[in-house]
Amino acid sequence: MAISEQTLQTFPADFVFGAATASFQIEGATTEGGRSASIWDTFCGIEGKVANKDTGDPACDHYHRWASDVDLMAELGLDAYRFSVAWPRVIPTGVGKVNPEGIGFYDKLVDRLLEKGIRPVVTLYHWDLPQVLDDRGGWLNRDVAQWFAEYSGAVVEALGDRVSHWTTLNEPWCSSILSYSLAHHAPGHEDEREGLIAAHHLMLAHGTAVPVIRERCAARGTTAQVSITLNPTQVIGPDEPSEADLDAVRRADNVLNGIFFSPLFHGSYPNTMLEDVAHLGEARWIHDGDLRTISAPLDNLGINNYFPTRVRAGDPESNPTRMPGCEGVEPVPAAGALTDMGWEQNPAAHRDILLRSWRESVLPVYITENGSAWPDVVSDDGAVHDPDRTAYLHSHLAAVAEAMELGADIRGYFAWSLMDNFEWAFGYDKRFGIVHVDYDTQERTVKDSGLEYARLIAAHHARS
Ligand code: IFM
Repeated sequence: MAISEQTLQTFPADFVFGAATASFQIEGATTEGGRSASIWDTFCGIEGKVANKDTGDPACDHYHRWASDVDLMAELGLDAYRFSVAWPRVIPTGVGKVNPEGIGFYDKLVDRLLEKGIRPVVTLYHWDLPQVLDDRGGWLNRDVAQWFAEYSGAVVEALGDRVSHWTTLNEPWCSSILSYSLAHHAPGHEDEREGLIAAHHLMLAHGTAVPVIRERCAARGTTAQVSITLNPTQVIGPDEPSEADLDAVRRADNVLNGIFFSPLFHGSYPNTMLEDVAHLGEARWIHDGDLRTISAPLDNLGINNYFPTRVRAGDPESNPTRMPGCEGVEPVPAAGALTDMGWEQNPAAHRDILLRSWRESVLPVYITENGSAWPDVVSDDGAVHDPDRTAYLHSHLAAVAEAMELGADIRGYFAWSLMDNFEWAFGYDKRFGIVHVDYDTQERTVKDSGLEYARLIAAHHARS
């Protein structure tokens, strides 16, 4: 259903419409400019981990095409561009000396964005940990908090005179539970307890970096807007739930959402979650004072949301989800017409998780990612007709408007993604872009959904 003119009026004049990408997914050039290997370069080399044995090369060759890619963003009328910095480009040794060529790449990018009137929104970590740091334990080594803070300081030192919007981590759930408990992402471990340790160290790294970002920005004459991007998901149980179903919803919600909302915004872990994971051993990785560090005040919250999660009660002795503390939780198949990822399209759940995120954090919320994958092709007429993505965009923007009408303080929306890119374990098979990328020629074609997004943005600007 198309978003109505009246609904569009819900977005205030200063509402930010942007698009997002991430370094490993678009840059390519994985061995150029002094970049060292990341855990994803290693993971791509492990048989069976990434579809078609795809790698981070050439991706969208953005490392060489950044200037024309920014021109494309300007043509779309984007207010802001969310991108991530590759730690192995900036500090190839993980800690220590900054690589001038690596940081220089982002320096040029920021200048070009500002020239075009596009606000840079920088994510410091979107999953490409330097392999040299994984060799030292990666997110399982408590020292990673310091390593991350130092790296963050170096990036902010270089760009903080022009960039004020900083995000520490993208989706720490994926860098912890999905990567260390479920083995779907790099470094591909399969250990319930490790997922919890990694999650805690990610939070600690975030909280340690927050004051560093503020100080370095202040030293460069800007006031930092610091945030973190989470990927909470609305957990949906059966319509008429039993006690056991409610318990399954609670357990899943704890490990999907509460695990980050609570330490960040309430200074504690959900009590029931600690009980649910007690059989994994004492949580010795949580030290006195950690939760104070983790709950450092933020300026806004980034939310990436695509789909809800359905569960019901199962055998209390088994844990088919393999997520820590989810004994007795049975996954339920997604409902309705699914996207090419097999993900449910549920704008009401999007609205509800936005409301919850705002209530938990009491912070202005930015939707830092939302979008859908479809098997797009360039048609004979040279266009990419993607009505499903346009419908998803409309229905989810309408859900954002509803959340705002219900009181949520939402300040912006970033489409995922600016262009088709490396979709992690799915390689180049899944296309999320509002711009199509031909990986043989690197030709970009704005899809119909991209043209529609540009039209909506232009209409919004004309009204404002
Ligand atoms: O491509 C990813 C992105 O890197 C993080 N959020 C979800 C997207 C789609 O899976």
